[in-house]
Amino acid sequence: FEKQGKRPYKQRLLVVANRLPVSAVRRGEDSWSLEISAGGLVSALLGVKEFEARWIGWAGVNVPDETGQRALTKALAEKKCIPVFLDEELVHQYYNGYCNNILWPLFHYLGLPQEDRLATTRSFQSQFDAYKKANQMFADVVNEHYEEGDVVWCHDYHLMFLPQCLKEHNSGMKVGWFLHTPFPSSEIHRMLPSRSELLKSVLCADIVGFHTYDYARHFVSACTRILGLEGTPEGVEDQGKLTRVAAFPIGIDSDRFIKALELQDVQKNIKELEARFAGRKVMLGVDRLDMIKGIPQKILAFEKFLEENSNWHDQVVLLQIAVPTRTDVPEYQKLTSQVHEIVGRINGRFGTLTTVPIHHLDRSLDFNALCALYAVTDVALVTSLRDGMNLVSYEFVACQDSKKGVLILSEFAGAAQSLGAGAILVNPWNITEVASSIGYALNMPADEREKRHRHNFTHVTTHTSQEWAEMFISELNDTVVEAQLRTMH
Ligand code: ADQ
Repeated sequence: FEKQGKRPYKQRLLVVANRLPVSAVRRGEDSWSLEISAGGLVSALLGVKEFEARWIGWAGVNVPDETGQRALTKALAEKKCIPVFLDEELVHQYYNGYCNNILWPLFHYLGLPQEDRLATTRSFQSQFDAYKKANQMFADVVNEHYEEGDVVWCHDYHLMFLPQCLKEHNSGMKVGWFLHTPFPSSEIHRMLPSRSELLKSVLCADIVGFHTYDYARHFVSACTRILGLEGTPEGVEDQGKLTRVAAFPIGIDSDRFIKALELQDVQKNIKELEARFAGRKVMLGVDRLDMIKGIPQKILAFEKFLEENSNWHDQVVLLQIAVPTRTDVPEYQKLTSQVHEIVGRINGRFGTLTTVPIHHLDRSLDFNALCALYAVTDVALVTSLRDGMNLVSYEFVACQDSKKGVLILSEFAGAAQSLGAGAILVNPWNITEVASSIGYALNMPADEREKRHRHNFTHVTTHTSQEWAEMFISELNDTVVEAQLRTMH
């Protein structure tokens, strides 16, 4: 396909992800209001004009009655979205349980739950059963809407069982699966009681994609060590059948950020922020409030920097914007309290009657406000303990073409592999190293900042989300054609 240039028709793309890209709010028995929730994946796929995309996923609300389900399905159809209805108990076991309590921490090297082992083992099995059941429900909706020639693109750790469910029903379906988190070392994946079942299911896809080459390599070694299969430079082979495994690093819609900076509203906001923090260097952290983002470690490193550099006390401010997520999970509630406690202590210690060194906000910012903040920042701090890629680092770079600020970036974020040459890479666990990197970044001469920024800006503006999606789908199409040719010979 690629070699012949553009297709004469638009190929249909079924994007299957746990959540639909819209939030639904019920207004009456049969009326709903919908709002597009723009995230990395949404903007990546909105920009892909070559395909006619439909979304399949959970709408994030419990809709027990048929009237409500019918009305929501109709409203979503206008946004090219198709809902999967999951009941509350299933969401609890599948989403809160297996996805967020087991796979998420394990894939980020935080281990398996440590509570009472017997209870964990018992609940582990029921959560895994719920996971499989939910994945089958996603598959049923895909099967219902699938038309021959469609491409089915499954996303993330929530849907590792989906490729198998789909291929069992229709072995000719073109199925790709992409993981947005890291895939851990096979030594970590081995701990998972359902390790083999998940690997075997993912291998049913025609192509399996990761953000980095390292994650792809970890996946292939898990398949060779745990399943005894053969790893090849193209992927994993099982009795003559090849599953292609490759790295497809995601990007952002950089133009959207660059253009936003010209908006009047954003310019006004930039001026206000500059006036508000005049005479001080601005450091910024933007994260979902999650264990993997290393927020306490980041703030402790900033405290150490202040401790060791009294000359900076009234000349620097850290703005930490943390969107709360998974607020019903006790570990996340504990993390929120821990962050508040540390911020309070540091502000008490280094603040004055008129200024505090840390402004911590527990909320999300709208797109324009976020762009303005990125633009006025001197040093961005991305100190994830592990992160599949980390789009905040890309967004910051896209908004920095006039200021040329410095990015301090965790070596455990996938982005370290693409922005490593321009950023200051740190081990987020080493608070002393992060503190001294803060000092280095704040004092960095303009020519070094320019050189580092240029490297990152070029990368961010040439490796966009649109390109990421097009590469994945085109490789999926090619892989299927090559497999057909192999079976013909
Ligand atoms: P996330 O863990 O959500 O994504 P990230 O890639 O940084 O992490 O994306 C977060 C998105 O949310 C960014 O677009 C950012 O602007 C936005 N955001 C974060 N905090 C915000 C705030 N306070 N206000 C407004 N917006 C905020 C997962 C993986 C990542 C991977 C992506 C995409 O964990 O590693 O990069 O998917 O594959």
